[in-house]
Amino acid sequence: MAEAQEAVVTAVFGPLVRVQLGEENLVVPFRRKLIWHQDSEDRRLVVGDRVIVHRDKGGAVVAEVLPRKTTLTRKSPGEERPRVIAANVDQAVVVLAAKLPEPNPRLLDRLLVACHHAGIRPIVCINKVDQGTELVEPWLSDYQDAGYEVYLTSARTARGMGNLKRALSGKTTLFCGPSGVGKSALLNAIHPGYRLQEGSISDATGKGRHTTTTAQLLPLPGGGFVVDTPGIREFGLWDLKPEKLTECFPDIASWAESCAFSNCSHDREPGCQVRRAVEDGK
Ligand SMILES: Nc1nc2c(ncn2[C@@H]2O[C@H](COP(=O)(O)OP(=O)(O)OP(=O)(O)O)[C@@H](O)[C@H]2O)c(=O)[nH]1
Ligand SMILES: [Mg+2]
Ligand SMILES: [Zn+2]
Repeated sequence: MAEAQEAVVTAVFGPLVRVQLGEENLVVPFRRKLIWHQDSEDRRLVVGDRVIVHRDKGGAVVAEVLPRKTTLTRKSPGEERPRVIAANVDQAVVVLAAKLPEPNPRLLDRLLVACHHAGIRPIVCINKVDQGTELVEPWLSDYQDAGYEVYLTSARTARGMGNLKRALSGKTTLFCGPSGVGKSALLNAIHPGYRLQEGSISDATGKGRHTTTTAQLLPLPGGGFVVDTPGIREFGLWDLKPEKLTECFPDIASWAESCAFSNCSHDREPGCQVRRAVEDGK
């Protein structure tokens, strides 16, 4: 008789997945005909998936996938369909470096929109503040004013690490952002036992070297999980209706509530409070 046990996927390596089952870590195959308990846009197992593992004397195999509470999805240029990065994540720390690689607030916006769209709480982290914060100062307070939680950290000097660590406790938190910003370094600073590989920044391009190559879910001492992810090169949004977009910018959304038309596109409609706020310099 096979025994069925619930487990969480912590890494995916082609035909095999690593799962945490109670205190145990197992690397197991999955059935070709997995039972999905929910319709999914992308039927590939990802880190964070809750699964049912069937176990008997012959070994263990993933047989079923439980419904996903959240999915964070991206579409790469050249890929036809969006791809789920991780499942069942509560919040995401979007990491940029203060100076190198050069921080790009438009990329930050796209990642924040993706989080809002997915129902995942976004947190902003500017790492490597030991290298100076001149580049982010002109725009960072806009994000704080819009209501985002913003952490200034240095994995090197440990500045800000206590606050960031507290924000993770008991939650499943995905770390994302470009290569070389220090996602793995931050996680190593939070828990040295992770021993995640850290890369360097290329002198020629000022960019990271894509050191982390697969997403990994890691248990946090004291409860919760973190997900280390590979650096993103580009981040495309898709399937986002224009009227939904307003909701993904909390600062704009608060003005939009008072627009004369509930379906206002904030373009030419009379009584638009978003345009008015812009005109008033707010
Ligand atoms: N000065 C400084 N350097 C840092 C800091 N955090 C990380 N680094 C360095 O930045 C480089 C890249 O760090 P990683 O942790 O590999 O970056 P990553 O975001 O995980 O990159 P990918 O895995 O490629 O996506 C390494 O050389 C780190 O030592 C920091 O706070 N200050
Ligand atoms: Mg990394
Ligand atoms: Zn409007």
